[in-house]
Amino acid sequence: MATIAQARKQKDSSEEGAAYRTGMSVADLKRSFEENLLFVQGRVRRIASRNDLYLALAYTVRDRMLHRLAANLQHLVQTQPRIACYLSAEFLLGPHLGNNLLCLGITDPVREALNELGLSLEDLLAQEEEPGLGNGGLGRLAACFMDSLATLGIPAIGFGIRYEFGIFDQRIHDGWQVERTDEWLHLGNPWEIHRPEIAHYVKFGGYTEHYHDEKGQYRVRWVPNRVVKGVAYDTLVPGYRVESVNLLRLWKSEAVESFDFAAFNTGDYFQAVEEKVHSETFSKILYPNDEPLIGKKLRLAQQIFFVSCSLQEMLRLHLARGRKPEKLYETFAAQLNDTHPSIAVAELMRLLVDEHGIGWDRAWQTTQKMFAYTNHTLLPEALEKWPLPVFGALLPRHLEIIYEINRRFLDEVRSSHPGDDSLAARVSLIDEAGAKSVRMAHLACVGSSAVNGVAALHSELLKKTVLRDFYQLYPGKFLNVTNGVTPRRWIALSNPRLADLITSSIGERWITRLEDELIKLERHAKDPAFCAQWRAIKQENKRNLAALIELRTGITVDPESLFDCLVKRIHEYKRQHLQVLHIVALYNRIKRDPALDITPRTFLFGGKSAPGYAAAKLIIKLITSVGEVVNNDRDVNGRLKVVFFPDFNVTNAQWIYPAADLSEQISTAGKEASGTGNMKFAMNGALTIGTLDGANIEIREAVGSDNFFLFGLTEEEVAKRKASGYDPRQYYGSNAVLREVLEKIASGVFNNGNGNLFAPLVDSLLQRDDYMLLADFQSYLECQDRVAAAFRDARSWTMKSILNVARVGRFSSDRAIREYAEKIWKVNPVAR
Ligand code: 26W
Repeated sequence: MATIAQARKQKDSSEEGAAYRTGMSVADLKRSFEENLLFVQGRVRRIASRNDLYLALAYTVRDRMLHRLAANLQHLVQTQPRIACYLSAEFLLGPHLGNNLLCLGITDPVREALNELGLSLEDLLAQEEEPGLGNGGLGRLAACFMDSLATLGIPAIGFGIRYEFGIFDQRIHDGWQVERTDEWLHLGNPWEIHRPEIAHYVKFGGYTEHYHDEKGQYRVRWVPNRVVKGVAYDTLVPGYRVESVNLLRLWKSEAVESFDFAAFNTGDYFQAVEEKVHSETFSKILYPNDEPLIGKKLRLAQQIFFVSCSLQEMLRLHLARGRKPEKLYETFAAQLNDTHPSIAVAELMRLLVDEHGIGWDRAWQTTQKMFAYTNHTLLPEALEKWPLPVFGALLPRHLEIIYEINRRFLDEVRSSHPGDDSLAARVSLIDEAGAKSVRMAHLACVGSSAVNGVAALHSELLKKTVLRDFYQLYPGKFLNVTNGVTPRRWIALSNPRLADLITSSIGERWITRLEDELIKLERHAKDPAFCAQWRAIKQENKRNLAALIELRTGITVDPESLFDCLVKRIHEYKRQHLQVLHIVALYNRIKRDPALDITPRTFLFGGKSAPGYAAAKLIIKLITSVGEVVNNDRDVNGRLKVVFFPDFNVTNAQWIYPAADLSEQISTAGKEASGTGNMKFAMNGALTIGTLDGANIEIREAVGSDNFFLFGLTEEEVAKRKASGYDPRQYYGSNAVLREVLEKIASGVFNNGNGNLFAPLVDSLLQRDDYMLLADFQSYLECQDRVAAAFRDARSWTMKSILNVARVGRFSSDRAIREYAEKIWKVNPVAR
């Protein structure tokens, strides 16, 4: 029997022996890779596929995060800090491998190890399917926030849904968007850990029973007609060059009983699996809409599904600390990422009152202390309202609870604002007008201790418009936290050459202290050698993107031309079609005078349209149709190229932002809550042409008005024009250039003579023009001419580009997360 000493020696030697499993040296990495290929993938090199090799590498990297996770969890159990929870229906993570290598600081040794094995890191990086568990801004912001939480060492858990199918893959066929199912899991996902023992049950439908329990206490029992199991899948979120690793816990829905043997015995095979099939639908697919509301029952079911699993899990972890359920807010601060998880307010009340027997008032205090709500849009059509019949049928108990919350809330309102019945009706959680519905934004406001917008203008407009009455009732709840983006993925990973130049000029602290450090670049803006390096890097990024454009679209673009980029979800308020009006105006100029000396430009568009959003899909067709003509026009002779880059996602975005000269942020003032692409472009040295909307305003303040191309009506001017009756025809009548542009589009020139196709678009501009394109057209055109002139002066353009990067440090998501942590969550980094 080995003695303790021998056993310890053996353990140390095995630990000593196993150290290579988390070693960071080329030798350790090589050994781990080969072992994972054999012992995890069960493959020898000779027959290993590229996916086998990719998975072996992924496990090798994952091993070097797992032991950190274990240490973190242990530390959390010992120190019991308050934990931030980010509840979001979307997490647009992007590919893991490159980012994890960067955060662990092992990109070079891994590249070396693979080289020695005759393999290319780039080759394996390209093998990864990106997890597209989000639509756009809101989902990507959640991912950037998770990166910053880990890098700042703040204990946090992201809670969401493990969609089997994420955002669709976009193909362009004959100029039209075509959606393809996103089978991101079909080759396996090495970055998640299946936690079958971490599971919770979620009820749906049925009815409630009201009774008094043995202690005579009034209780409610919910008798559901369906119960589904939610099972956890954990994805590790590493911090940058720190020990901390946080968790992203995503829920998959499964049947409680995945096979009905009794049905099978009676030969009813479909019945036998019906339960399984139905139960899995709750986490089957991401709704591909970002803004227009869908009001589909399954969407509400998805929301209660992940919210209920997450709150039950929070209670489990909290009670494991030996705490009382009503003290849940001592362990967790929960952020509601828009209204999509706002059912959480009613669900926590149900869990505390019905399941834990806590008194209503006590439970309500706990709930309000737990939650904070972030609003990401002012568009009325995006504010979630659930018709009572749908809501009541699916969530009968929650509706009762919401009625009770509302009764008490309106009593409060009436007593604080006696006689102001219209106020009560306006703020009620139930919209009594027409088809009665539950106003989820109102539930979120009443049930939260803080409400924030995502940029200064947006937060002001929230207080002046959609949430004006709540601001009047609870002014202290309202604050602004301007969005941010992670400099790890959006500079260091996607633009390594620029990152190296910055590090060689100001040191490497900038990557985690962007706000304090990046500004040091200013002093290099006038240094010709530095400027030359800066330009060379942009040129190389542009050449790489030009090659990718050729590969994906067959269109050849000139890397010396001005790369003018507009990439974001397609939406009328984002005004991709305003850029098209500009392009057609330029085209008309050339057709009028082919010898015209214009600044060669490559117009790069990218973005998905919600499948059911016809106007947005027509805008894509307009872009590709105009491109077809302009790109092949002899008079233009390649001086203008129009490209629609298909399948805009995180992977492709990482190629586009570093290669851009001009960032298009041209939404109607007052419509874009913040924007985050604007920040990514500026951080990669692109100059912005934009309106005073969302975070554009703060970017312009940061970089200086000389380094920003401003145009268009302000939010106030837009509101005034609308209020005084805006007639787009006026602009059509008084602006010949605009008239010629719209007539050309309506003529069918861009569509083989068939003018009807774009008629709906031209008509909507002439009749309503809801987003005031015609009003901003002239100002935009003149601004674009200023851009064209400025680009010709390479030296001053480069200086402006450097100053842009130097001055946008505040748009790091680290700064935003520090604000959430200090102003809302009251959580602190945990020292290791
Ligand atoms: C109900 C369907 C639906 C789905 C998603 C409605 C609304 C949404 C999101 C709120 C839309 C969204 O992504 N909003 C964007 O959020 C970003 C992060 O805060 C902002 O930067 C963008 O301005 C905002 O449009």
